[in-house]
Formats: sequence, C-alpha cells, structure tokens
Amino acid sequence: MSADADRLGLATLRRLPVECRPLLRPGTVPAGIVHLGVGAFHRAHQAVHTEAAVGAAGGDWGIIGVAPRSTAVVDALAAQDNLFSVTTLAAEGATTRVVGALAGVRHAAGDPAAVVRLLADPAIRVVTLTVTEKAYQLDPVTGALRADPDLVADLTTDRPPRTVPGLLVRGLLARAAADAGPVALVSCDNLPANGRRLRGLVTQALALARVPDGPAGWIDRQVSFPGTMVDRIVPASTPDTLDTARRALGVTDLAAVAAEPYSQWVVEDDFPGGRPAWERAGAVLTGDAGPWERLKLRTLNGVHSATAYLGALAGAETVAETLALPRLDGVLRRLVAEDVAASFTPPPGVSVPAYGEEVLARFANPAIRHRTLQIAMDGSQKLPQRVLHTIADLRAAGRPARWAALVVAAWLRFLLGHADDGRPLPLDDPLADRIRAALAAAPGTPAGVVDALFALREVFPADLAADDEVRADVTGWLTDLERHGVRATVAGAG
Ligand code: CS2
Repeated sequence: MSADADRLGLATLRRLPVECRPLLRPGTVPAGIVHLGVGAFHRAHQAVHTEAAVGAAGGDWGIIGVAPRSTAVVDALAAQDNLFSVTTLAAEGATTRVVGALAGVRHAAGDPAAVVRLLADPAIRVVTLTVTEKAYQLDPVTGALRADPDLVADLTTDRPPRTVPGLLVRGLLARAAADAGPVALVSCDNLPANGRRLRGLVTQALALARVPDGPAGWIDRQVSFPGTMVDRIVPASTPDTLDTARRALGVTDLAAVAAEPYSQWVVEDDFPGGRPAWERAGAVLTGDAGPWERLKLRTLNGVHSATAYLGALAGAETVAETLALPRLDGVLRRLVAEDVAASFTPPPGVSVPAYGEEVLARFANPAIRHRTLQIAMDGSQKLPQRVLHTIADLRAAGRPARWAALVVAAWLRFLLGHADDGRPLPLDDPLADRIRAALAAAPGTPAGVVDALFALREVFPADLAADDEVRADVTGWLTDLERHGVRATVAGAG
C-alpha cells in the first residue's frame, strides 16, 4: 500500500472528492485480463470501459497491466496501488475520476518470465494489446512477419523474450503445455483487420519457431482473435496533465491521463473463455468489426495523419491549431466526402461525411493539446491503412484519389525533414534508415522523391506504385507544397 500521504493510493482514497472516487476498489476484483501496453490510451479507454462493465455486471475481470518496455508507468502505478485518474477534457470544462480497473502491473523487459506465467494462468481468459503498430513487426502491406534477429532469437532460443510476438508465443506455448483453457487475444491497435493480423502474427511466429503439431493445434483450437475498433483521443500526458489531476484530486497522480469526452469500442464477440459485460459500458459487440474499423481508420486516422503532416509543415504545434489554418477544414472535408466516402461501404446507417464532421469537431476541441509531431510518428506503419487503402480502393473502382494524394505528398515532404519556415522536423519511424537512404540516393526533384519512396515495398504495394495517375497527383501536390508551402497550397486547392 502506498505510504505517501500526498500521493494517490488506497490510503488517500477517502480524501478524494466523492465524484472523483473509483467505481471499483483495487484488490477486490480478481484478475481475468492481461493487457500489454499500459500507456495513456489503454488507461483512458479499455480500463475505463472494463471498470464500468464490472461495476454494472460484476465478474472477475481485473486487469494486470504489462508495460513491454517503459518502467516509468509501472513504477508510478505500483506506488499508487494501481490507481490512476482520467481527466475528461470538454470545451466546457474538465472532470477527473480515478479508475480502479487495474489489479496489478508488471514490467515485461524486467521480468519476462513472470509475464509468460501470467499468460499461462487459467484465471486469465482475455489478453488485450495496445502496443502500437510497429510492435507487431508485421509488414504493413502484406502482413508478413518481419523476422529480425531479436524476434528470431525469441522464437528459436530459450532466452527471455524481448519482443511482443516473442512474449505472446512463449505465453501461448506455456498455456498449451498447462492446458490452461481458452483465451481471447484482442488487438486494440489501429491495424487493418487487427484480429486477423494478430492471428497471422501468431501463426507465422509458431511456424518460425517450428512448434510441433500438438501445441500448435492446441493454440489453433483454444485461442480466438476478435477484431476491434477502438477510438478515443488521448494525447501523451504532460506536466499540465499531472497539474490538472492534482488540482482535482488534492493528491499527486504520476500516472494521470487526459482525454476527450468521446469514447467508442466495437468488439467482435468471440471470447471462448468469457468476457466482461462491455456492452453494459457502451461498447458495441458485433459479428464483424471490419466496416467500423475501415470507417475509423480511413476517416478519423486518415484525417488525423493529414492534419499532422500539413500542420507540422506549416509550423502548427497541435491538431486544433492546424484546423484553424485558413481553408484547411475545407480540404479535409473534401478528402472525406470525395475520397474516403467513395472508397468503402460504411456500417449500416452511418454517413461517412456526417462522421467526418463529428471527427473535425472532436479535433477542434480547444481543451485538447494533441501534438502534430506525436501523430506524425511511425508514418510508414500508419499510412497504408489510413490513406493508401483508400487510394487503392478508389483506383480499383476507376476513380481519382486527388485529396488522398495530397496526404501522401504531405508525408513525403515531412520525410524531407524541413518545415515551410526551414525548421528541422524529426523523423521517428521504424523505417527511418531505409527512408533516409532512399532519399539520399534520389534526385532532389519532386518526381525523384516520389520515385525513391514509392519504391519502398513495405509501404507502397507494386500496383499502387505503378499507377501513373497517382504518381502524377502526388508529384503535383509535392511540387506545390515545396514551391508555395502548406498555407498557399491549401488556400489555392479546390
Ligand atoms: C492518432 C491516434 O497518434 C495517432 O496516430 O491518430 O492515436 C488517434 O488519436 C486514436 O486512434 C483515436 O482513437
């Protein structure tokens, strides 16, 4: 128990304003879920939905939060008896509430064996993941597992696993050996067809590890991979986030997060070992999350990436600041209405342009400071499902993809490393070395840059890269962005 009288913890719960107290008291709900990636998004999303579900309908569904790498969050939560607060930032004001969904925390890099044991524990019947796109180590275009030396060592030696696929496969093998009962592995990351991708990861990793038919068959029969669509805007926490939490709670919370009011979760209902009554907490349980996932990835995340690259180039620090650039909202509306909406069939009853309007209103929330550079990270892992699938589907239907091409051009210009005012822009991407090498070998013209980067097969599939109309559109936009900058390009567009 936390002894610090000034710190959030079981001992200080009674001092919190009544409206800030958790629905569940940690320690009273036994663990049934392991969550990998106990970052801000998980704390403000699945943890909140799960606490509400258990509060409404009961069940042994406490969450053990596992941090794959960072010890900071594990240390902060452990010192707070696993309690943390979520501040909901609406334009009208903020409300803060402590969440009691976590039954424990572990640090995977520090004690991988403990995490493997947890995954093999029969009490654990659901494993959820928010580890970001790159941690799956899957080729964004094909879904093929990238077997780098770390992953190969995890799968072919008995050293303690260091990668997420390694940890999962070791855990599943231990579970099969103990015949510990069925489990659902639930990706809550923004990957396309995330359930199928995670199943593909496990299948490929088992093959690479040359796992015999016995345990491989057990895993095939006992493990499900429901797909999900997850949505809540949760910027990385800052000193401001901690100050706001402290003012509301009267004690310090070093694991505080802040998020927008909106939260959505669509989950395929395939849980062989049971699940919390998430439908009692606002989640939609469905047979196929695919249409929801495409809606969200192409509209919300596609427009988010567009905003991040255009905003970063224009020198805007946040998404809300970017939306205030003259005429930029008009361009984003045309991206949604003319390209995204024409590229796929949305869930029944959903209008893509209306959903797009709601997204723009959420992005404009003045209380949320979501940094463009945070969203701009890892573009090679994000662009395929957010923008390139839109382009591919439009082209397959014989349609143009002019606005989506602008997003690609903005990404390429971002990769060149300088904002419109000449300030350097960081390249934080698992393919950074490949991207730099491709650019260094290319002529500096817009067409040269397009040629060099369209040759990255992990990002641009061959069909798309060979499409002259797409190349011409992207080259045209890149020329405009280079000559005139984002402001003038946007003002002159459409
Ligand atoms: C964002 C997402 O960082 C990013 O790439 O687009 O994290 C986004 O905020 C969430 O998907 C919203 O649900």
